[in-house]
Amino acid sequence: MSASEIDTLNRRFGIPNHLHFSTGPSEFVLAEINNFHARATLCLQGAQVLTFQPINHDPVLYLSKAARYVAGKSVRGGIPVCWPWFGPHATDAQKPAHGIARSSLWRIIETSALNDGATRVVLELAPLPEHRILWPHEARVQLHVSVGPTLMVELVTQNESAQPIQISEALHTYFQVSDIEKVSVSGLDACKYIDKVTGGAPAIQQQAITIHGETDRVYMNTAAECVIHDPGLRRRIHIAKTGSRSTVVWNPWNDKASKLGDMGDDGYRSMLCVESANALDDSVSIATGKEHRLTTIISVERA
Ligand code: TA6
Repeated sequence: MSASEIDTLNRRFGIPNHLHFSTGPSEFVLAEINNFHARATLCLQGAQVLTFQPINHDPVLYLSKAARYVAGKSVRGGIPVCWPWFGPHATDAQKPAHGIARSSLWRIIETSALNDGATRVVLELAPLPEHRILWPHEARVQLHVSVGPTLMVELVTQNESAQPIQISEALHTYFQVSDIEKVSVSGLDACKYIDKVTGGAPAIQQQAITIHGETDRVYMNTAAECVIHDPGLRRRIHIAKTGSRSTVVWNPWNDKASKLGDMGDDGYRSMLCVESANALDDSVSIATGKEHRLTTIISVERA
């Protein structure tokens, strides 16, 4: 985007003491939010929240030090938007993993400074011909982001087709942790999960989740709030959600992380994904003319 286009964005959607647009690495267009409560950065590609840091707290989201900013590829960290499918495409392995949204350009629809001092940004996926080839349905998808002491991210799908549509989706949130082997996640005790590390075997979670190796689990049929307990950073991160029946917990561990190529040598030790999703059997059917909202609400407290 040219400097004059950035100027136009700032004229139309910039908000003094709240929101400013700029170009980041590889000319990625960034929305930089800096208000009374918190700082955050989003990039227009993928409508991806990259950073979130409430005042007087450490960064809440993980953003890889080896992240690559490549057009058409999501950045490693923050909150990639997986839509209109989660994971590999159900029938065509040639189609991009996690759908089309996270690698496509979104446009700003609305920005506002809220009465409580938070900053709100609404983005919409800009439709492209190749999207219809990959997913031949009429749907409008927006991301509503509110940055305050709490980060609220809402993925809104409107079915504009004449028939029901089926989607799976995730707000694929990467959290910053002090050390992956020193944290635990509560909230999913006794919940059934599909273990992708053991080839999709079902299991039941016993007590809090701890991570001591590659972990890739889809917890099913749960609306539970999760908490990441991080004694190393003396904090608890709360991940509440609405419109979501799945929670995905992922850490690639060292071998998988090194194969990703954008997580560095030990980046996996500082991250944990806890994703508010609708995946596998929890995929969502949206009637014609109706909408579905998947929301994740992230807050942090000192422990
Ligand atoms: O959410 C976990 C997961 O589905 C893992 O299986 C792994 O593929 C991860 O997403 C990251 O996927 P990506 O395509 O971003 O490398």
